[in-house]
Parts: sequence; C-alpha cells; structure tokens
Amino acid sequence: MSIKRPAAILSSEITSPHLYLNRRQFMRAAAAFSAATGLAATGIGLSPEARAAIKLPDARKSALSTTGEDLTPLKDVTTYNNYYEFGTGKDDPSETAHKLRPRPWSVAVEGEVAKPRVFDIEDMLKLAPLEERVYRMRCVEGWSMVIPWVGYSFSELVKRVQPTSKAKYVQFTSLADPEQMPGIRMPILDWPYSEGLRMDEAMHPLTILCVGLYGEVLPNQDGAPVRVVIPWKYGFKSGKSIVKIRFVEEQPKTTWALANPREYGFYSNVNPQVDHPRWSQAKERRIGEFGKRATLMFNGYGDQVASLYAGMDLKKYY
Ligand SMILES: Nc1nc2c(c(=O)[nH]1)N[C@H]1C(S)=C(S)[C@@H](COP(=O)(O)O)O[C@H]1N2
Ligand SMILES: [Mo]
Repeated sequence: MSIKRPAAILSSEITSPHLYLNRRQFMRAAAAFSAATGLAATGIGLSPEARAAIKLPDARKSALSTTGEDLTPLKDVTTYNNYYEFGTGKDDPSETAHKLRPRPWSVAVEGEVAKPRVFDIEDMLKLAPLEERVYRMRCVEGWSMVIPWVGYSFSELVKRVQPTSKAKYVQFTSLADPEQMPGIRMPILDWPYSEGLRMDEAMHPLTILCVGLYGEVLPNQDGAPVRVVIPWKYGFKSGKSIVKIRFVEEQPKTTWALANPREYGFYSNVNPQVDHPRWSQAKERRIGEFGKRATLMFNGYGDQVASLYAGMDLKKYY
C-alpha cells in the first residue's frame, strides 16, 4: 500500500490533469488563489432568482441535436467545471464564479470583416432564433457529458458581419478581469484565454454561439453570458465568456497550444486513435456513470464533419 503525502493528494486531485504543475508551482498557485478568493460564497453565479429574471426567448428543438442519450444532470453540469479563470479545481468555478458580472456585456466583432460591430448581449440573444442543441462534450482529460445547450449556429453572426476574402480563421477571446476572476492571478496560462477555428470549422452548422443550457441563461461557471460550443473538438476549444471575436488571415495563437504545444494542438478534434502524450484517449467516463465507454471519432459527429479534414494527417494536425 502506498501512502500519499498531503501535497501529492492535493496536486493530483485538485489540479486538472490538463496541467502538470510541480509541487512548488502548485503550492504557489494554490496560495495565490486562496488569497484572491477570500471567503467564497457558493452559488451558480447569478442567484436562481436573478437567473430566472433573465428570460431567454423560447428555444425550438434542433434537428442537429444528439439523440438517444441521457442528459447529464444540471447539478453535474454546474458543479463539475473547467474554467481556470476561477481556479483549476473542478468545483472552484461553482464556488467563485458568482463574482462574474454577465450584465451589462458586449462582444466586439472585428478584423477582416466588412461590417465590424460591437454587439450588446441583449442584441446577441435576438440575432437568430434560439435552438436547443443537445451535444456530447468530451474533455481532453477523459470525461464527458451530454448537455442541452441553447444558442444558434455561429454562422448566423458571421453572415451579419460579412468576412472579407482574407478571413481564414476566427479567434475567440474570453474575458480576463482579475476583479471578477480570482484565477487570473495564477500565472498558469497566458490570459486572456484565447481559442480559434478555421473558417470552415467556424461556419459549420454544428458550431454554436451558446447563451444558455437547460432552457435558462448560462450559469456563470459554464461561460456566461455567451460562449462557443464545438461538439466534435475537445472541450477546451469551446471558450467561455467571450468578449472578442476576431476574423484573421493567419492561424491564431491559442492558449493551450501556447502552454504546451506538444500536448495541445490547434485542431484538437476528438480522436480515440491519437493519444495525449500523458494518457490514452480511447475511452471516456461519462459523468454520472460507472465504468468507461469508447470515445468516438470526432466525438460521434464524423458523418457531419469528417469531410472538413479530408486528406489531412490527423496525427500531425492534432
Ligand atoms: N475561458 C475559458 N474557457 C474554457 C475553459 C477555461 O478554463 N477558460 N475550459 C475549457 C475546458 S478544458 C472545458 S472541458 C470546457 C468545460 O465546459 P463546461 O464547464 O461548461 O462543461 O470549457 C472550456 N472553455
Ligand atoms: Mo477540458
């Protein structure tokens, strides 16, 4: 029997496997984090009353939804999160994201577009009819959920800003405000969190701008008030609390690829045949279930998206 020292237990069970921190780095990050959060109140960001007060327009059910799978309970969707701006532990975001202020909010859409525009969140909610999209979400760490998101295809926004012929990629930037986000004080990632897609990936109907889940506005810990969801890619491609969307000519630098280029690539398509350097990606644990299930190529969305990658070596473009 092996006896774990407290620090070993802490760093393996509190820190996401995404990130490998040595003991000294971990202790420093943990100290900075608890200093920054002070007394943590619990809650799901906005109080239930405040969330209920912001009514989303009715969402129609989408034919693009995944069917035949049980939804992950709301409780798990809102208490088992990765949102490093609020700490690296799975329950840090639900405990500290009440500090995020999702109203007022605006999103700057800029770069290679004929009609750059700053969208107020209220206008964003009404840009296109809202749909309920049930998608599988597969984290690169090896767990997955099935979540009824509310939103619309990102292409709806793209149409309205008219990208120029130079627009080859889209970059999504998350909020980085140390006043609202205690984890920003931890020097573990290059803030602001930034992710990106190739233009054809961004235009794919499965890619959504997401403003809610389970019929209500997004809880803060899931990326209020607006995030991206790309269901065939590992979860970290789906940036939360977006403040800027930039159309660019060159492949943008992305947070996880900057942090560890050997472990995280730009594409990050779910692929059970390409292992993470530190673990296999062949299987996953569906949150709430016992045992493991096989991970599906492109997270099960291959029929819809495989053609985007025809002829590409997916071991090279991981
Ligand atoms: N800004 C930001 N976006 C983020 C993250 C993050 O730390 N910061 N974590 C990512 C990861 S690793 C995953 S798995 C998903 C988790 O989304 P969920 O907590 O809503 O399930 O959000 C992604 N988006
Ligand atoms: Mo993740």
